[in-house]
Amino acid sequence: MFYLNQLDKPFAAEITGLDLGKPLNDEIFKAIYAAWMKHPVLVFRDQSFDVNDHQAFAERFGKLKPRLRKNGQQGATASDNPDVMYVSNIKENGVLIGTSPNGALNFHSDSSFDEIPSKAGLLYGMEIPTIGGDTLFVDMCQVYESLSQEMKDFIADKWVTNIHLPSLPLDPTQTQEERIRTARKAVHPMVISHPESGLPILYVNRHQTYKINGITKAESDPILERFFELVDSPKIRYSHKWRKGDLVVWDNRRTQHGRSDFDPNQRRLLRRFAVFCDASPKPYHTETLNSRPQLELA
Ligand SMILES: O=C(O)CCC(=O)C(=O)O
Ligand SMILES: [Fe+2]
Repeated sequence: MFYLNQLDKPFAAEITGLDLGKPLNDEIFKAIYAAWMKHPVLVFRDQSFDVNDHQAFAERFGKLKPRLRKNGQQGATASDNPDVMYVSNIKENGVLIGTSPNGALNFHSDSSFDEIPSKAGLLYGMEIPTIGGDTLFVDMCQVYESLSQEMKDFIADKWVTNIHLPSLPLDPTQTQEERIRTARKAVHPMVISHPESGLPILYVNRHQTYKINGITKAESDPILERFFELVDSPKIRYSHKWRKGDLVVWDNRRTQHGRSDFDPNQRRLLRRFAVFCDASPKPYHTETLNSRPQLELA
């Protein structure tokens, strides 16, 4: 059927011997999905599929989530297909053809600033710099389990406000207050339950979590920093060193990802589809279920 090889972290695995450009029967897809539940980062090697094959495979995981940026915006993907997105530093006619063009990226879970974030990300390597630009993954179930009982108790009933500040050159005519006011935002539990496995997941990230609700931003910042430092620890990450033709599929509920720095003079091009979650992330501690609070910015 295919070969599965666990990578240097058990939550990541590599699949070989499978051509995703060919029709995939339900039995094989079921086996892939079951493998993905065990290893929430799956790397499919040596794929040479086009955008339609890529999209068709993404649709097996659920309904596609359209890209954020509209045509004409800086970093938007110039395509009539609203679902495809490029991650790239390449410019055509002086305009970036994709998003997240430069340097390192902080750990995040895609679209955690939306009420219904994405369930899966499917990123395909097309042009790869010779050094750096690795995508870094962390298992947030593992991070949750590593917390002291005291920390687990503290976050059990907490919610956070997440906001989207893009990893693009910011509009210099806007103040930071305006950027925050107009950004996309959502409130989510600090500990969510994986919709399929029921496992607890620490759901805060350095890139998008603005504050813990119910306390001041000044009180929240140092507490969040403690969690972010755990996620940043190089020991727990799987660093994906891209090869052209890799497709990486991550469970965006259970994992976070970031990126290491790379030479801005080298071209980097990846194509991505994202798949919607079925619903808003649910708290792991269900006693807080009926009390989804308001956004908080101060
Ligand atoms: O450029 C990368 O390696 C990751 C980009 C990213 O965060 C994404 O595609 O969601
Ligand atoms: Fe991302």
